[in-house]
Amino acid sequence: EIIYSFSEVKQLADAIRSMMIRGSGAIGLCGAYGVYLAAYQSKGDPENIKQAGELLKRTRPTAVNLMKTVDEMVASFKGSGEDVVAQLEEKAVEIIERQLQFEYQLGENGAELIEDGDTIMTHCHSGALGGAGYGGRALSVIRTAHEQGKKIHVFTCETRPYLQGSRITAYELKKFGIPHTLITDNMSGFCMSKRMIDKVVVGSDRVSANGDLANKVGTYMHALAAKEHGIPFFTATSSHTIDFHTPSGKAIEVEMRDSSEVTQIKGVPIAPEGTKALYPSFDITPNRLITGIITEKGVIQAPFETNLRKVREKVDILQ
Ligand code: RUB
Repeated sequence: EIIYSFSEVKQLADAIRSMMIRGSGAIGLCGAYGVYLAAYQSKGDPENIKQAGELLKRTRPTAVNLMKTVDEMVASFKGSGEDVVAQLEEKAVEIIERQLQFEYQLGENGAELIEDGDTIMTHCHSGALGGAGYGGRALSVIRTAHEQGKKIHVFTCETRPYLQGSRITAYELKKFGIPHTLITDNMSGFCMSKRMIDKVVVGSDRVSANGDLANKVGTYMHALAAKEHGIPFFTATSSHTIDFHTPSGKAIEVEMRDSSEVTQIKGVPIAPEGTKALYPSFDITPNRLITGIITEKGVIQAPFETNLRKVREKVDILQ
C-alpha cells in the first residue's frame, strides 16, 4: 500500500487532478483535509482557507462529495487564527468518521441483497471499508456479504484506460480473500448472456434527485446489458453522494479528460500518431435501468424521485 503525504494544498489538488488519489469518497475526504491543511499552513487565515477550497473544488467536476465536503468545511469555521485550525481539524475528523460509519451501514444494508452463491459484477473501483484509501461503497457491500459467510464470486471489469478494476479492485479482493475473475470492460454482455452474473453492484460519483447515476464510463453500457438480461443492477452509495440540487443526470457535468490518456499507456503510444480520441471519464445511467440505490438509510427503489426525497428529509444537515 502506498502512503502519500502532502505539505501544500496545491500538491494535494494536483494529486486529485492527476488521479493519484481517486474515487468519489476518497477525494471527498481529501477535500476536507485539504481545507484543514490550508488552515494549518496559513495559521487560520480565512481568505486563504476559502481560496484553497475553491482550488480543490476545481480539480474534478463530477464527484459531488468533493464539493460538499469542501463547502461543509469552509462554512463550519468562525473567526480567524489558531482557533480556526483547531475547529477545522475537529470538523475533518467528524467528516471522516461519518463517512466510515455510512460505509459500514450501507455495506450491511447492501449485503442483505446478496445471496449465498451469487456472482456479482462490479466496475472500476468503489473501494472497501478499510481497504486501500477511504471511500468505497460497492466493495463495502461485497466485503460485508463475504464476511457474513456467503460464498460469493466477483467479476471485476478492468476499466480502461486507468485500469482501476484490475489494479485496485482485484488487489483489494485478493487482500480480503474474496474469489474473483478479471474481465475487460467489453465482456459484460457475453458474461450476462451466459448467466455468469447474478447481480451488478457499482459505486457512484453522483446520484441526481431523480435517481440518475453518474459513475465511471462504461457503467451505462453494463446497466443496459443487465436490463436486457433481467439482472438486478444496484449502485452502492451514501446519502452524501445524492445531489438534490441536480434534478436529473442531464445536469451533471461529465469530466472530459485528456485524449492522450486513451492513445497512450504510460506514455507509450498505442494508436497511430495523430489519432483523435475521446475520454469522458464518467457516463450517466438513467434511473429506469437501476434496481436499487443502496445507502446507509436503506435500499431505495423506484419511484426514485419520491423515495429519495424521503431520504433527504432525514439527512438535511448534509445538503
Ligand atoms: C471512480 C469511480 C467510482 C466512484 C465510486 O472514478 O467511478 O466508481 O468514484 O467510488 P475515478 P467510491 O477513478 O475516475 O475517480 O465508492 O470509492 O467513492
